[in-house]
Amino acid sequence: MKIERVELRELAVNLKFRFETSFGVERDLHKVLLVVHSGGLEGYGEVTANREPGYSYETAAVAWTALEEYVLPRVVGKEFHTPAQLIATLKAIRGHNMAVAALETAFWDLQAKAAGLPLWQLLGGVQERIAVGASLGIQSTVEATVEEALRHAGEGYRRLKFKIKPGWDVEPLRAVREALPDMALTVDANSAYRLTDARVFRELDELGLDYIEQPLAHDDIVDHAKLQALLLTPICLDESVHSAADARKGLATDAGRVINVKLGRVRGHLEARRVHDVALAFGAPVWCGGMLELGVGRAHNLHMSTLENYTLPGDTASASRYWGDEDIIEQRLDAIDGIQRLPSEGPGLGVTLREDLIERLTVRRHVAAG
Ligand code: OSB
Ligand code: MG
Repeated sequence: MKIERVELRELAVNLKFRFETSFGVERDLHKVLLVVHSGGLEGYGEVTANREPGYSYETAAVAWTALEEYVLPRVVGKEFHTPAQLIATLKAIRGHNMAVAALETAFWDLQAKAAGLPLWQLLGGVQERIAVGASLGIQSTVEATVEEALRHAGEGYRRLKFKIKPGWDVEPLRAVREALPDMALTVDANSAYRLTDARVFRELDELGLDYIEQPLAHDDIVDHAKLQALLLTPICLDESVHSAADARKGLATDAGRVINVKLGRVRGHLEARRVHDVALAFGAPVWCGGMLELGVGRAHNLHMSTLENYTLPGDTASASRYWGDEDIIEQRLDAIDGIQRLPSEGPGLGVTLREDLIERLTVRRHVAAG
């Protein structure tokens, strides 16, 4: 398929809730939508980066520059037969996985449309009902945390994840565990701790959490392995895994026993599937992470989550929770009783864009044509 034209749009969107993590507060986000045109078909991708570089050096603005300056000039006007061929062409670009993933995932959508198949079938998916959890930001009080937990449990989410930071960890989680004795609970530290904080994790270890997500530095698997050896609760790696090779190193050294897969962080569907396969070979479950996606990114996440080793609920919560009725696709990606269904408006990703709304949200546009 020849990549004839690629359109980028930077969208200014309003998250419906205050989302505080150990690295800061996310509120007014900028997201980049990517549309690939080929032979009368359109493929959709989303840059999952957020506005500030707290989680990753990749932000919406950095990804925009990477796409405009480095990625798109290498592919526009050229013919690609497979995602592997597309990825190979971009080999000289180190990092910028979220920028590359926006293009790579859009190319998969295009290929699935050309084949007349839903994307999940092209990816090799086996499950059409996707269990989802909710990721809850840091609240100002323990009472507010318990209230949030009860509300989301009442909405049917299959797992609740709590953001923690030094000084905000054991106390709120104990209170939630008391209020919800049987609920699947997890925590996510986004790299805010050091090995010398092991005491905190030994206390959390007594609360029966499903896993502890990325407690230590983003580039450190040595100390994660030391921490894992002290705990019964599995460690889940997020920030540390950018490739199947990273997944292998993390699992082989027992630095973690669960992997959070994010399409943007690992460069797209092809590498995400390799991460999935490595984890399966190690007997480690995976789940689909979230980056506060709009409808296009969320739909890609759901298609990815159909693979067999996605056995833990993902961060692919209801779109309306994030965007109210201001999502960029016509389809409502809302969970019912904690289960998301795949969008199926035609082949590929199965979504249609809300052109008028997208036009209103656009703050910057770029077209690369061959
Ligand atoms: O660490 O999983 C994370 C959001 C932005 C950046 C990093 C993370 C998150 C989330 C939110 O936890 C997941 C979601 O609901 O989309
Ligand atoms: Mg995380």
